[in-house]
Amino acid sequence: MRASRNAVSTCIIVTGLLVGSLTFVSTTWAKTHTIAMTAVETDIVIDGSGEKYAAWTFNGTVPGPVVRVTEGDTINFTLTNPATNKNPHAMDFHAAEIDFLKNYRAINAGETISYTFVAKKPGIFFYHCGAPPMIQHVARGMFGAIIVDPKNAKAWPKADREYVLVQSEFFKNPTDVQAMFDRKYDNMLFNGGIFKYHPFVTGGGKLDAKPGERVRIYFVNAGPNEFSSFHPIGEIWENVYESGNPSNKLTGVQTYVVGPGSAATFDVVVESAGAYPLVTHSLTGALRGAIAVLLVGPDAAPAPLMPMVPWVLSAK
Ligand SMILES: [Cu+2]
Repeated sequence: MRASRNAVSTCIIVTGLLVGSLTFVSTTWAKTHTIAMTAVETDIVIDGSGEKYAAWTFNGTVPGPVVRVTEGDTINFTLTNPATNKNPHAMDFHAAEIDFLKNYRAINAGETISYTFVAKKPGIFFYHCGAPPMIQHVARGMFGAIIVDPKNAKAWPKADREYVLVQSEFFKNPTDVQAMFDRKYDNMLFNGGIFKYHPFVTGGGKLDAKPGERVRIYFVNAGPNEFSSFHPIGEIWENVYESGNPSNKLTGVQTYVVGPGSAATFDVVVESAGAYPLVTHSLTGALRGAIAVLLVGPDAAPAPLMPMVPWVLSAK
């Protein structure tokens, strides 16, 4: 899953600082991003055997594309609901602070909606469809992550590797809304796959790192209902940042709860080579799919940030 950085125009924020008799002008660039997504009702692959599921998605993947901007940036967002779809859809960005009724309303098939927001607070945020019944639109896959990098990159340690993990519940029958209300989920997913990053499972992948690297996990819990109790087996979170904001820093955390619709950033520094499963320690979820194995070794390949390979590629 690659970050979206489609800056199409820019503006300058100029700050004048008066120091003694001298005036220094520091200049930072705030960007404007044009981000367009399409509601796509389509089958997706949800496990290593190639099993398919009638999902509702943003842009055809679960989760939808990672959006990445910097604190202070402006996002011009457009959602298209193609006429070929059967259902209304919507988009709710938790990184935005704008009117819900006007901007997050559901649009019918054949319609589009556009709105603008400024990403004022740094962090990792959830985005999701809010069309009724919202519990079904989220359960069927209409969610994703937006990273808002802090304007001051020195607000926290630099990460050597970054991953995005989005946890969600999977209900085998996509039309059984009652099962969703009753919390009768069948599997727990990371990034839309059952044991997607478990190398001992057919078609399963892994996360890589080298000893001593600071690995940063941008973690979102899409729900729709269950709490995640995120824990690195064999390790301790070096730091946890609530909502991914560098100001919300915790140190030496074994397990941290991320509720549905919430997110946090987790840093782990693994000293020695080996396998370190990242799990929700709510074990009914871990044992039904929410295990991502971090394999640590000196030969770990350099990776681009967030090397999220869509499940469909590894499953053939
Ligand atoms: Cu929807």
